[in-house]
Amino acid sequence: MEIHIFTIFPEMFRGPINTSILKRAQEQQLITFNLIDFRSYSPSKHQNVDDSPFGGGAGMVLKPEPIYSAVESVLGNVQDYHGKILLMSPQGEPFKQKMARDLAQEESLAFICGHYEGFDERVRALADQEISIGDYVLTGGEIPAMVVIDAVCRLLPGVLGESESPLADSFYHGLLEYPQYTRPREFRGMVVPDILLSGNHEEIRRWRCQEALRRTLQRRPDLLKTQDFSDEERELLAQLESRISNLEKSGC
Ligand code: 9D3
Repeated sequence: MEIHIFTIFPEMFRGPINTSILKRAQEQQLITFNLIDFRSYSPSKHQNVDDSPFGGGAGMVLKPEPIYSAVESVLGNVQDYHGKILLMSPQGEPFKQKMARDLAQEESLAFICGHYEGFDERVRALADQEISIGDYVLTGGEIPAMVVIDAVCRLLPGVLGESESPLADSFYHGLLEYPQYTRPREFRGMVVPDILLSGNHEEIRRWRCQEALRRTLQRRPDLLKTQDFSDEERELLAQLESRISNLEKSGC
């Protein structure tokens, strides 16, 4: 996959893309990054990329010319571009794992990042999709772009090793992860559940499934609403729910 990033702060990306898994993926030529500073595409002498809003008011607005000219000089006519152009914006569609899976199918992605100011409305016409990473205010679209890039890249074939396989992701099942333990068996008085040491793999599998359901029910009940359950999951969830309602009846 090739990934183009349009930003006035290309240096913000160098750490994340040149570390760990993304670094390895570039070395294996699974991903290529192209950082473009759209400030250098500004038609003005001082290379300014923003201006005050028509109609008045505080703050500045990102001008359309530097962004269009950077995007068109790198991607060509956007109508003929074979990938997806993504505009990072607080007003975008909330980013979810499903979007990461869809974007991972593309050959090429282009991210447009603003920095603590809105885009001139006409910039939106350049983009195929507008993406937000959640309901909190950040200083720019660079970190959101990195979040999306990280989530997408780890899904590309070969990017993760066997032991890090994305097939094991809890969000594939739509549940939170079950509790995990490693050595030592006892640490500061806290012990590993006996079942994990029992060697009974069927019992361990059921325990993990139920613990994943328990965690999800406790911490993220919203995730259970949209879930397609297997018969076994339904049974384990019903057990949990009846135990919880019995506890409530007994005044716990
Ligand atoms: C002064 C600018 N604000 C006017 C009310 C709006 C504003 C625009 C741009 C506030 C913050 C930003 C910077 N944020 C992003 O570009 C951004 C973002 C975010 O802040 N939260 C979650 N997802 C995203 S994607 C891009």
